[in-house]
Amino acid sequence: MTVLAICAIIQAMLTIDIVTIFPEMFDSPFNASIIKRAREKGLVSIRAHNLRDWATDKHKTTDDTLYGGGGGMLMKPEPLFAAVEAIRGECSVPTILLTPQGRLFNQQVAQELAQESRLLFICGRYEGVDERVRQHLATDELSIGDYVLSGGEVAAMVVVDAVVRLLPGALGYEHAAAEDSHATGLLEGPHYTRPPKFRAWEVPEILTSGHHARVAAWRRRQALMRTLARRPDLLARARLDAQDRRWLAELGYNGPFAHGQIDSER
Ligand code: JCQ
Repeated sequence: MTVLAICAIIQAMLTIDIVTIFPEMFDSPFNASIIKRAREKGLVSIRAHNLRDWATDKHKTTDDTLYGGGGGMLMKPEPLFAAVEAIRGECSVPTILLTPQGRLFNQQVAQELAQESRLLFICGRYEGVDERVRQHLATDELSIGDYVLSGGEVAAMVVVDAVVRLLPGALGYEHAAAEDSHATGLLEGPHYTRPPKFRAWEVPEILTSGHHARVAAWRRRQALMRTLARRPDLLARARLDAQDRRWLAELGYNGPFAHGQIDSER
């Protein structure tokens, strides 16, 4: 048996639980494409739970008015604590509240979450959740960006998608995740497919030349140029070798650079 086949067998499943008042929102996005295939392969199990199942009154109330006035509604603590504690059981499970006030989600956070065996997401609605949920139930608060959504559900979908595609075996092309923008620390340069000429626009000659080393150098240079033009902030943290730095210097960028090992893997 190959090493790859053995790793595939011992690969533990990631279990994701989501607490929401709209579990049906997750049906379509988690039953298509990469996530669907990862579930079918047994790489991940995803369950969206209806918070109302843990509401105790006859109207299944999950929200209430703000103390101190001012209007607006907040998620009540009791159903959220009951739901999360029931789903956790005796296990300690990273419990993530999606909120504009959380730490900013990025590829590095996705890689960290992909190492866990379980994740639990709390999706808030209305003006948010009672402060006791943040302080005594959530173990982490994540934001997917500086804007306000109508609830945490779409943010949870973003995080789950970014995490699941990192699980070994989730992508058809195994190296794809490692070569992504943000995994390399640089934006990707331009990509082309057939035809070689579409309308007036030709594919750069280097790509059809068959010179693999020159193609690799061209791609790297394009990635550096695009990153410098669009996201120069990323260059300060990217892993760059001496050649990269020479190219960037030609383009007028002379730092700052991340220190540490000069990358010899490339
Ligand atoms: C997540 N970026 C924006 C909205 C309050 C828990 O409290 C609240 C949650 C939300 C939903 O999440 C977002 C969000 N990342 O809006 C208001």
